[in-house]
Amino acid sequence: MSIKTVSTQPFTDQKPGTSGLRKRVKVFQQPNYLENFVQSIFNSLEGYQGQTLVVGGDGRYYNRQAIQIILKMAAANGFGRVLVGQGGILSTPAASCVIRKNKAFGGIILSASHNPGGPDNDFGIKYNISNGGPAPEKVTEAIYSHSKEITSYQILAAEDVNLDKLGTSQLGSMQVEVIDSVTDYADLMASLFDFDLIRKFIADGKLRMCIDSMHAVTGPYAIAIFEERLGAPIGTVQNGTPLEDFGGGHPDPNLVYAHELVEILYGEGAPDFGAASDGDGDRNMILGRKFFVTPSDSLAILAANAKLVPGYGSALAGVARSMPTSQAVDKVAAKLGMDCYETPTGWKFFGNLLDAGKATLCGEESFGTGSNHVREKDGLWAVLFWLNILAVKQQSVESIVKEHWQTYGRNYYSRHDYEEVDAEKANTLMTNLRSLVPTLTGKQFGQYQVAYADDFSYTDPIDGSVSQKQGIRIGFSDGSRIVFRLSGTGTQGATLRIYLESYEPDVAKQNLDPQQALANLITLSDDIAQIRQMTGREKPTVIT
Ligand code: VG1
Ligand code: CO
Repeated sequence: MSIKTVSTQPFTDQKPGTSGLRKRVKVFQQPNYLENFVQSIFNSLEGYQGQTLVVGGDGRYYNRQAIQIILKMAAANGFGRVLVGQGGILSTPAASCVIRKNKAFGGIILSASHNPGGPDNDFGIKYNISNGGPAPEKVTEAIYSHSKEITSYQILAAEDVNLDKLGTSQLGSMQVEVIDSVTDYADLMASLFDFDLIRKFIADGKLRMCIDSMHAVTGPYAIAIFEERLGAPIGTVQNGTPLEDFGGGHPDPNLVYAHELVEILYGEGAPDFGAASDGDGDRNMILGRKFFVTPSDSLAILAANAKLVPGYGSALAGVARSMPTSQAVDKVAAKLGMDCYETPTGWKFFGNLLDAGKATLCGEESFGTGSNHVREKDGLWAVLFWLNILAVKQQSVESIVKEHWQTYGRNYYSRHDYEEVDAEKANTLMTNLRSLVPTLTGKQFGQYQVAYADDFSYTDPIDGSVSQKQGIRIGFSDGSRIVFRLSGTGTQGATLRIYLESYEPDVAKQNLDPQQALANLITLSDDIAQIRQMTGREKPTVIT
């Protein structure tokens, strides 16, 4: 088998976003497009010769083809061994787990997360470092720089590897080991949660649940964990076979896209608990019977109840949330006397805090929760955390959340997304807002007085790296907030996100519909940013 050096030309658009490089499948299928990016990853690394790389993806269209290319390029570039999930399948948290467990040099994850899949939809690729977490900005910047200068890549001329058969084979001088996609991850979960207690809780008939894998990667994991290890009835996991096009849907666990699950949990004879996860298994949505738990509340509730869960029984070191995530967890941290960190959007910013032992639990408003057990957010982990709490407290999801609000107050929260807006218009809207920011503090808008306004900038407390322009925050004197930012994961036009939050300590006023509770802030966000006028849209595409 010979190593080929192929000459190539740079592409100008290979800048990783919030979570890797995401483009239409058709873009990735252009000659040399994937190869250029993979070679740029390798060119940005040092010291990987003879080391181990982990490779896997969410099973979407082009996953298998991409993996064959990556394996041959890893062999040509001198990796010693690649661990690849069977059938090319590894959920994002499972990939993180495998990297850590095997002390791998790093990993390549193929996913565009919750974006639809199929020949006319999206594909994605990202690099994770040896701690199992997404590459920090320093690394993604280096990859981007290499991608702009690349002139050639290396690839082994070889037959495809059989990805379906477990075991080890040789690719040039590199070993390829096809591993079971689920076992390491399921074992890790069993080490963190009280599986015996949860199993008994289910067996006693005290918890009926429905888990929706949305035809995406968590199916095999969820079946192994909930049905096989925890004894939930067969059929508990629905849409549990990963499909290349996710059955034509958006594998995005929210009230809009996970409507099949929502209908079950809000229907006649609804089960006690429901959960869904996204394309690559790092997001989760938690539902009780006729009850939705916002991701920001979920993080706060996990933090407040962590002492009930074996893996987190001793004190938490601290908590962290992304800036647009509601401040519900801050209240818990203050009461329990622990540090609370506020980071930019994207899991890569939690890595240093987790590595340094400063944070134990982390979360994002975008249906992402996780802990120091891996370095990615983890959908099924969050589900198990909830099940463990339910089994200990023997209460309904709704009563746990309402008790939490009684103790800490309720942070009403909503995110309004304007998807596929003309990029130039979206950029102008943000530029206008940026120029408005210095004039806002102290201004009165109806009942609201602006307490602060800025463009969020973050200095990493561990390595001192600075990330600027992470979203416009406008905070009011009553604790409410509006945040504006542009998405870094979309593949078409721009997506404008508006995050709205208000705080309600009065128990008598905690049962409003969030859109109603936030109505004045919603109007105000349009007054300040001229959203309708600038985007030409009457209303958001998605409200979560
Ligand atoms: C979105 C979310 C962010 C999340 C990111 C990756 O990013 O807002 O919180 O970390 O997706 O999640 P953006 O830039 O589009 O707002 V996933 O599950 O898509 O890997
Ligand atoms: Co995801």
